[in-house]
This record gives sequence, structure tokens and C-alpha cells, in this order.
Amino acid sequence: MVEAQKEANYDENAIKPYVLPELLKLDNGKDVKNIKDWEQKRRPELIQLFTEQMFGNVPSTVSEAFTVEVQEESQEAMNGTAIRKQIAFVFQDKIRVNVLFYIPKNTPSPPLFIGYNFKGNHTTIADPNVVISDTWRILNPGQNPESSRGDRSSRWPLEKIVAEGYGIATIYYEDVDPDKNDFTDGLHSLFYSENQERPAAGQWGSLAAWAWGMSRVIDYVKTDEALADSKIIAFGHSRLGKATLWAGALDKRIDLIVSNDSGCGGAALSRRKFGETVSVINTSFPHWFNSEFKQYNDKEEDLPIDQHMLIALMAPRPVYIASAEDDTWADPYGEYLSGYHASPVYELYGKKGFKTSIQPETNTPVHTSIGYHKRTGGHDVKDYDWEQFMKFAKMHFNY
Ligand code: GTR
Repeated sequence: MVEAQKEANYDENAIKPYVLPELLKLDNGKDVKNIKDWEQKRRPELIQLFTEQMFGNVPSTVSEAFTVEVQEESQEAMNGTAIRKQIAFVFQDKIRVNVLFYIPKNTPSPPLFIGYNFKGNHTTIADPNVVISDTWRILNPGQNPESSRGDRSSRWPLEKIVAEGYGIATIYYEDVDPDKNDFTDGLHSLFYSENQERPAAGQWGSLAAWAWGMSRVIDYVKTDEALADSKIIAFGHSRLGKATLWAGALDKRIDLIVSNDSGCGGAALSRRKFGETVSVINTSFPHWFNSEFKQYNDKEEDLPIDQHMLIALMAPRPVYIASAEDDTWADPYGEYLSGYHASPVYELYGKKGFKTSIQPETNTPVHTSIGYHKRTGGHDVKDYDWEQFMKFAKMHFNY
């Protein structure tokens, strides 16, 4: 990995000319002229292409039931300003996925951020009541979870988010699918036919499973009286930003989508081959995408899609693309360009996207129907990022 990062191209002038696949042209060559063409024809074509060529399809057996348990609830979280609620999805009595909510008190239907975390719900806040996940214990044998409580709180300014009037739900992503090239555990394992140990050709990889998991959280939210009418903001950083974009494409109950430093396979245009490339990502993380995506290793120009199309699938809902100046591996300019090239779909809806292909200066956010900023610093989630996401959400929800 370190080697691949050293060898990658970071020179804007070394990018070979490329032609992006056309967003507003149907497979049969006809132009997409209006919202109806987009929604009824082009959008479904693109969903199908991303499913078949990249993220993989979800097995049909996946509709199998799961149960929801309320594990814990307190009206006195965050010094009495918030309700803490912890629920668990239990899949076939084998897998528990814990969801941690903080909901501002006395705020009817607050907009709700839903986002995966990398290291366990208990790392997002130093709250001794946060349940430690079973999967976390399995993946971290012999480690005392108490020593990591709150140690990721710099990425999760939960008190500030709640103080601004937002609810937040977070889930440990490895509860849904442990992040390794092994499909014997995690959600995939529940939907195999006999003797199957891996997803079949074309079936879902880990990113699609994480996206699917996010939609199950929304299923629950819609049944919770306090949140059923809340606007839903899906948030994800890096690989979880990729999963969040895919969730946003598939699930229109998500009202606003935030991708932070999502890079290759997320917001960054693949054809630029700047920083991480398709071949590198498929080699380092063969389990993220489906088997079909491997055929585009070093052949990005053969892809029938590129990532501006993924951004366009959010339209007309607001989408935020955040980059970081030193995160060249994720190709900040390629992330901006996806927003720029997705803009014509927003314009079909009479909404504003980006008018120029020139990337905004560092720490100079642009907030239209598409939001973008490149902040100072590296691959991370900072208060600055959250401040922009909340400002953007306020603007769109008149909140
Ligand atoms: C990197 C990977 C990126 C990005 C990142 C992360 O190693 O190459 O695509 O997803 O991990 O998730 O932090």
C-alpha cells in the first residue's frame, strides 16, 4: 500500500486526456432532455451499470427478517440535553449491529445524521454507557475496550452536533461486515446458498453491504416516532464515504448525502488516475467491489460509468463533497470535478450545481445544490468539515 502510494501519479500535467461517458445520453444514443427521461430511463440505466460493474447486486434472499431490540435508553445524556438510544439489529440470531443515537431534547423531528464509524461506537464519545459491540470484541481479542472509549471523538463532535439541533446515529461498520477479504462472516454469510463461501460473480462486495446496512437503519428510523419525520443526512468518510454515496444512490429516503474524502470509487473521477487507481484499490481491497469491477484494472477508459454519474444519482437532493488539501491519494480535484460534471442533472431540475471546472481555493466552501470544500490538512474528519455540513444542511432544510 505504502509502495502504491509512492508510485501513484500526483502530477496534474501527467494526466492523459480522457473522455467521460455521457451523463445525459441514453444507452441507445438518444439525448436525455427532461426530468422524465432522467428519472424513468437514464437513472435506472446508471443504477444498473453501477450495480453490475462495480458495487454488485444484493442477493434476493436478503429480504430475510431481522429483529430490532432496544438495548438502552436514557433521557439524561449529554448533561440532560440529549436522549441516548441504543438499538441492535439482530440477524438470524447470529449478527448484532448496534446503532447509537443521540437526539436533542425538545426538538421535534430533528434532522438526523446517520454515519458509520471505523473503530466502534464507544470510540466516538467518552460515554461509559455506550455498548461495546460483539464484533469489536471478536476483532480485538484481549483488548480492553475501556481504553479506547472516546478516542475517535475528534472525528465525532457529537455534543456540538446535538447542540446545533441535529440528531446523530452511528454504527460500527465492521458490525455489518468485517473489513477483510473473507466473506465467511458479516452479513454476506447469512445469504448464501448451500456450500457458498463468497458472493457469486457480480454479487455485492463489502461496500454494497455497508450501504445496505445504512438503509436498514433508515427502516428503523421511519418507525421511531421521534424521528420518523426527520430529514435524513447520510454521512461517510473515506471508504465509508464511498459506501454512503452508494447508499444515497439507491435509497431516496436519504435527503442529503455527505461524502468526506471518499476518493477512488467514491467522488473522485476514475479516469484521471490521480492518486489511488482502480487497479490499486482492487488489489489492496479486493473485497470492496464486486468481481466485475476487476476487469477495469488499468482500463479505466473502458468503464461505462465514471464517478460524476454516481454524484448525479443524488439529484435533485443536495450532496456535499468534502476534500482535504493534503489528501492527494483521494484526488481532491477529481472529487470537485465529479460535482462539476454532475451539475447538468441538477440543472434539469432547475437547481444550481457548479458553473466552473476551476476548483475553489482551500478553505473556501461553495454551497449550491452541490457543496464542496477543500480544507487545510490531511485525510481526516475535522470540526471544520462538520461545521460546513451543518451549514449546508441548514441552508437546504431552512432549519
Ligand atoms: C485507503 C484507501 C482509500 C480510502 C482509505 C480509508 O487505504 O486506499 O480508498 O478508502 O483507505 O478508508 O481510510
